[in-house]
Amino acid sequence: MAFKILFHIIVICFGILLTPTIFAQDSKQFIYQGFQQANLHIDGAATVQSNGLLQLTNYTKQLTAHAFHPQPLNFSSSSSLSFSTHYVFAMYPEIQAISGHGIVFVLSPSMSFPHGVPGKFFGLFNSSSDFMPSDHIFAVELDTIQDYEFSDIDSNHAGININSLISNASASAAYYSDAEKVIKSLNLISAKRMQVWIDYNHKNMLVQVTMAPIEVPKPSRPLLSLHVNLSEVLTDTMYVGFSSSTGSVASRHYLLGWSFAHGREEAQRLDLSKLPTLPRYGSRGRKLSIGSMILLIVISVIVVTIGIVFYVIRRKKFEEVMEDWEQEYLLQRFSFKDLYKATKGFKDKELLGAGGFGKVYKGILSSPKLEVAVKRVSHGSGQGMREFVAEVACMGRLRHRNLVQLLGYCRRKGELLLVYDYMPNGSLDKYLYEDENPSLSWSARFKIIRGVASALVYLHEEWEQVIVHRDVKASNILLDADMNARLGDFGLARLYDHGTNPQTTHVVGTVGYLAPELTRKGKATTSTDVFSFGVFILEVACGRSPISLQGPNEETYLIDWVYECWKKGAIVEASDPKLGRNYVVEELELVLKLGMVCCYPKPEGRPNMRQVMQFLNGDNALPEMVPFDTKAAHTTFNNQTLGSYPTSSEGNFANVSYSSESILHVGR
Ligand SMILES: *[C@@H]1O[C@H](CO)[C@@H](O)[C@H](O)[C@H]1NC(C)=O
Ligand SMILES: *[C@@H]1O[C@H](CO)[C@@H](O)[C@H](O)[C@H]1NC(C)=O
Ligand SMILES: *[C@@H]1O[C@H](CO)[C@@H](O)[C@H](O)[C@H]1NC(C)=O
Ligand SMILES: *[C@@H]1O[C@H](CO)[C@@H](O)[C@H](O)[C@H]1NC(C)=O
Ligand SMILES: *[C@H]1O[C@@H](CO)[C@H](O)[C@@H](O)[C@@H]1NC(C)=O
Repeated sequence: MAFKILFHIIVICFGILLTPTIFAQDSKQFIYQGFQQANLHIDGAATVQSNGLLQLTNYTKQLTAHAFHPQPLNFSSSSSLSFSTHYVFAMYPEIQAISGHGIVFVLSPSMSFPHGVPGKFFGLFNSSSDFMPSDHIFAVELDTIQDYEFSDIDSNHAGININSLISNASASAAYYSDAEKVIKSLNLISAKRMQVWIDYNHKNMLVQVTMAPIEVPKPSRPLLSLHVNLSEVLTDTMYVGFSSSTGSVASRHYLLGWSFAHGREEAQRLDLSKLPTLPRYGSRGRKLSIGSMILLIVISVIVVTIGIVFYVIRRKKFEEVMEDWEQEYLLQRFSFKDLYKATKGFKDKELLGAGGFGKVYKGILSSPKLEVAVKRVSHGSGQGMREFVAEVACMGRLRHRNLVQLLGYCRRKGELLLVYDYMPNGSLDKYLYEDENPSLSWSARFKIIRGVASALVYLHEEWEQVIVHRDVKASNILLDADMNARLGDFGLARLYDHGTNPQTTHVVGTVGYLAPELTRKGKATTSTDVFSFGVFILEVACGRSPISLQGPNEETYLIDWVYECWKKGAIVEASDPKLGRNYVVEELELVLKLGMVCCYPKPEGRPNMRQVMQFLNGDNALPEMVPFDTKAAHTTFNNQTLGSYPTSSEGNFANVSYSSESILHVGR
């Protein structure tokens, strides 16, 4: 029992193994689903590939190829003249639109064609053997070249040929769609699999050729029909097979499967699922001519060159300078590319302002999403860069609610980019002088003054090192969303120094805010900051710039103007007319007097920022003072005598001056 089952299994397995390539079981019919075991008689360019695909021709020009069923067929009795065949082919043209030459199904008394010429002769005939009834050749051609010599109808046709290349019947490749009841054309060189059926019924003396795409079953209507008495053509023994050729244009011609029946029976249907697969059709594997190869190389060289140039330009565009020592500083470094993107390529539209040190752009960083102000500062040689980065790093560590926060930096050749918090309300000077902005109320101004004072106390005294701002002025005071004052641009004066000859003493700051000793000695101290702060608070209270022009060549100093009012005993008259009477008299008076005191010509006579803060907070009363001659406070080099400021030697502010150098001076 078990043996019997085993036997059945073996038989079934054998059946499965053999079905893909069943070959001639008897002389009457055969079927090849792939050609591995077909044992065909092949010559010329024809090869059977490992997967069973029969490749007749390749992309070499002027090839011939033949593949024949090796056993002859017995056509001696009239009853066996009928035959039927079914095959699947594909044509892969070398150039997509044109191809050469075609595939021919052949019945011939011989299977060798030593005189067969390639090209239009399909490897079957030559110019003298054509039209010879002695050839005894029945053929069905699939022709992709139109030869006028042979009266071809077009370059995409099927034809029935008897002993000749001139077809007895031909038609453009097409099939009848039973589903749609229309004739649909086929493109032979579409690299798609197509089916052909050829049937000869000797009783009716009718040859029929039918075509269809691979997925369509045999159409009910043939493409070609020809009445012919083949007993005059066929000899007793005939070989059946295919002939193919390439001409001056090449094509790969493939056969995937073939079934043939001799006699009255119809050829067995091919099982399309068992056919070998075709290679991918495309440029791959296509042999290039030397010309096109050179062209391809030239094109690739050009493309690569353009690519490199583009890359270099891009590299250059986003190039940064980064040195090892920079990693010591715990300040965030931004990539120039990110800043470039954030500011939309530093477009003028994003420009927030342009100051002495460079232009400031608004930017939006993508991750984290953050509004920033990017300051582009150009500087000279790399000299002093290290010190400056140290200082920038130091600035990055400063934290005070009245300082504009430095977030990070980026360094490029000859350029430094500083990234700050974005201040939505811009700089204070715009509110003081530009009519389109709303005038600031007294309380807002007082809050700003105290905020700036607080920031300066922090820089001068509360930070681990003394930092001199050097450029306190209305345009360096920025306003955040809540209209809080934020002191900006601190320490930048040093960069200016680094960029210039270190031998020369360069006065940094803004005319009108410069303490007289600064212009003489060129040395910035906390006292010179106090002087600038004094001018600044007068500016805020009076709504006037430190030096204004009244008439041609006549400069009016703000200090003089306040001094005049003070001398008259009506210092509040110096206040900004835009305030009207909406101010707290005591506060206004305090600010104006404090401003004057801070502008005292001799540094020893000025308070320090902590004292200034105490006066502003009302923790200490500002001592009564008499006005002093303000001429000496002008930023000129004249030597005018100082007024009778009572406390200059013994008094209140005697030992307030910081002569110490700030961190920002180290390295000079
Ligand atoms: C094509 O076939 C011929 C003949 O077999 C051979 O000599 C030639 O090298 C082949 N060409 C290609 C491109 O495979
Ligand atoms: C061909 O078939 C005929 C009749 O069917 C037979 O008499 C003849 O011997 C066969 N010839 C060959 C070569 O097999
Ligand atoms: C053409 O083919 C025939 C045989 O088919 C041969 O005898 C003849 O020599 C060939 N002619 C040329 C020019 O090759
Ligand atoms: C076909 O041709 C053969 C041989 O010439 C001849 O014997 C036969 O009578 C022809 N048949 C018809 C129907 O004409
Ligand atoms: C095709 O058929 C053969 C046999 O019937 C004739 O001998 C040829 O003359 C004919 N050729 C054409 C072009 O019709």
